[in-house]
Amino acid sequence: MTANARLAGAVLGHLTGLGVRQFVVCAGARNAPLVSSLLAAGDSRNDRIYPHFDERSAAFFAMGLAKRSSQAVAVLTTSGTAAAELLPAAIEAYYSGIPLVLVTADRPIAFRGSGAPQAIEQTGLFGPYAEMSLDISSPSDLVAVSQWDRTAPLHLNICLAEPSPEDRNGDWGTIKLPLPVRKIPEAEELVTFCGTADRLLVLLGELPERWRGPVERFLVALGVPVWAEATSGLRESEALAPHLVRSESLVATLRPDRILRLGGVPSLRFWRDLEVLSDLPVFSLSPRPFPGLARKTPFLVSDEFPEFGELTQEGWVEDQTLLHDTRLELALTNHPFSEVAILRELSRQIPSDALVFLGNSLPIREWNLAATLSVPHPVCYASRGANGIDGQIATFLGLSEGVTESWGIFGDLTALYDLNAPALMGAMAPGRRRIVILNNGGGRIFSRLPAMAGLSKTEKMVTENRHARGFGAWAAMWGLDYVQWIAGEPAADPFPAIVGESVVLEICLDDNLSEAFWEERK
Ligand SMILES: Cc1ncc(C[n+]2csc(CCOP(=O)(O)OP(=O)(O)O)c2C)c(N)n1
Repeated sequence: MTANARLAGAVLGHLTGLGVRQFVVCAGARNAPLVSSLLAAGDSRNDRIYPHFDERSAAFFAMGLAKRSSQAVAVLTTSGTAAAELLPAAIEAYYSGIPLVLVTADRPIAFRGSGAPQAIEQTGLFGPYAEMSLDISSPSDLVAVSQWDRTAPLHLNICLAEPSPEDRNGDWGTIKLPLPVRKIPEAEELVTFCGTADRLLVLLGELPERWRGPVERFLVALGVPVWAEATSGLRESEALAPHLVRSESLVATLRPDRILRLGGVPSLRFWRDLEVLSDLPVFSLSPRPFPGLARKTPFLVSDEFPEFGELTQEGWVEDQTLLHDTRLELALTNHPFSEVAILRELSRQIPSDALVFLGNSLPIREWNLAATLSVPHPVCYASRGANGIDGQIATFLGLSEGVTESWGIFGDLTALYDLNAPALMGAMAPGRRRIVILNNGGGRIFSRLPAMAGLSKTEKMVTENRHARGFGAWAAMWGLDYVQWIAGEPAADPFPAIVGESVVLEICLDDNLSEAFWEERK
């Protein structure tokens, strides 16, 4: 066996030991020994291999697979800029705590700094975004991978000699690796924080599935108002219903005196405002080690939601109607073809048991604001680690693998960013996938941001990258069914029926109608 084949076999054996069963493969000459050894194992193993040509998109897809399955998933690239393309997904995976394994092929260490073809500086390429970054020149360098605790990306940079045809048969089995130790924090500090509040308010960001039941029980007992984002999975919880604040604009008007944040960093405006509301104490409990605010606030990190015992508070909201936003309902009725009202309608059409992915940036905000409460969508995802609009369709596809029905909702620029992602579907298991594009002709989020008010027409054109493109030809290019819905007066067609396996639904929006909605909400 060649040295390359031996090294490739050892790498694959260790990946198996880490629980990797899904490989997203971006082939090149340099990583040929790894790719060939992986393929040579063929059907004798139960692995899934997804080939793709765009490393950036492949990494987002791998991240989606890993996020949904909570298992480590590897993306394999050749050397050079191919490796660098993994960075955006690594950043999102780092902030979201997703076990993504970045396997980059490299030339031998002696080539470093030489400027030889495809020999870039790959060691530490992902900086702080890889929890562990290892240069692997021989099988013994792999010993350290057992220390990886799977809470952020692992980077294995494999230094290979010039590939040869004999590199194909890197035999590999499973290298037994110990499971990492998980930490459970002391929760006393948090109990005191809650106990000394008169008007405690809870904000729920993204919750891992294993947290949802315990968090729901904890909050029902606590009895204080709760703002639950869609990715918490508890936005439509029946048990929590009496405590849920129904519009983010009401959160501040409740005048809480302490804020407890559970799970991921919340997306709502109020969270950002907390940065300057320095008199308002904030406490965070999250599986990821980020306070989410630049000002100093206490936080606990825990893989599991801790047991708090009996922690009850007097409900302090005197009038339950304060939790409901009648102005929102009125604005939705008055502006049925505004983007927000369309999103409400869309949420009614998506079956409760479907997986939902909410793209950045208006789709997730508008869903949190206005999605129906009568059809719950507990399986709801977004990429809020770094909030990028890149790789969103690929991430959605990764999440949708093995799921019967999935709906991803994206802005038009977000979709334009990821046009090659449907190529991944060729290697995926069947499933009903609906790619919904809310086409408002550009990055209209920028018209909604107070900080961007007063931009000139030219500034808006540039900032929002306004355009008049449609997605019909794109759907046809990938063999996807295409449904277009022009949502605007006076053509008040009903919401179209969506049938078929893989469908692109393009909803064409008139921004003047959306503008009128926001005017009324001011
Ligand atoms: C990779 C990346 N580039 C730029 C941004 C900044 N950004 C945030 S929202 C946005 C516009 C999104 O436009 P679109 O997808 O049409 O959605 P909408 O404006 O309707 O939310 C941009 C460019 C980002 N978040 N991520």
